[in-house]
Amino acid sequence: MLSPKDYPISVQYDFASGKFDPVKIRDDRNLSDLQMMFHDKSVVQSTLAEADPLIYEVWLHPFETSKSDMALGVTRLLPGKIGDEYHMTKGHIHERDDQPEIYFCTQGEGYLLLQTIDGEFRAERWTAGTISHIPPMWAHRAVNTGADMLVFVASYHLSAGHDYAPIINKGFRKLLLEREGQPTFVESPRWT
Ligand code: S6P
Ligand code: ZN
Repeated sequence: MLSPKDYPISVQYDFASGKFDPVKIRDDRNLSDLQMMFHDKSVVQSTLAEADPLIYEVWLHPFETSKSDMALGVTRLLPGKIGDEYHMTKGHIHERDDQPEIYFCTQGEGYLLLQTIDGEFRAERWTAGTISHIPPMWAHRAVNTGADMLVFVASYHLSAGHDYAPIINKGFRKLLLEREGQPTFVESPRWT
């Protein structure tokens, strides 16, 4: 736990690389961590038979002055697709029902998907510079539809908690698939 003698606590963010320093935790998410999320299970299995590609990295710096302090996270989401589905984060909802979050897209292009537990769905187009507020009780996922890395900075409370089960069970209402070279929203068969 940090104390006032350590204040102020700063990290240095590099807009060109999408990295900051110092980082306390680095968490890599590979295809094997997301196999329930992508819709084309045969492509998932045939890809995993050859390799386990990195989909995104999460770099974290928890500001641990108390259990209710905040964390800073940077997600670096690689470009690419699994079959026709664009690379995306797993997606989660915060366990605590009073916990929002801020996302700041600093590089690349894509979408922020938001969804309530009842399936009310919203999508926000992202380009570098978009800052989005995620309300409490809305699940959130980022999707990279561009040719380059999609990078975003997140700020949230350490006590928020992360629940992945609703997304593992039913996913988001819409999939972002490539159709005729364009990112296209398609109703998920798991909701219809
Ligand atoms: C945490 C925040 C982000 C995500 C990160 C990876 O509340 O929303 O730091 O953890 O973008 O996404 P996911 O869905 O794998 O946690
Ligand atoms: Zn979150």
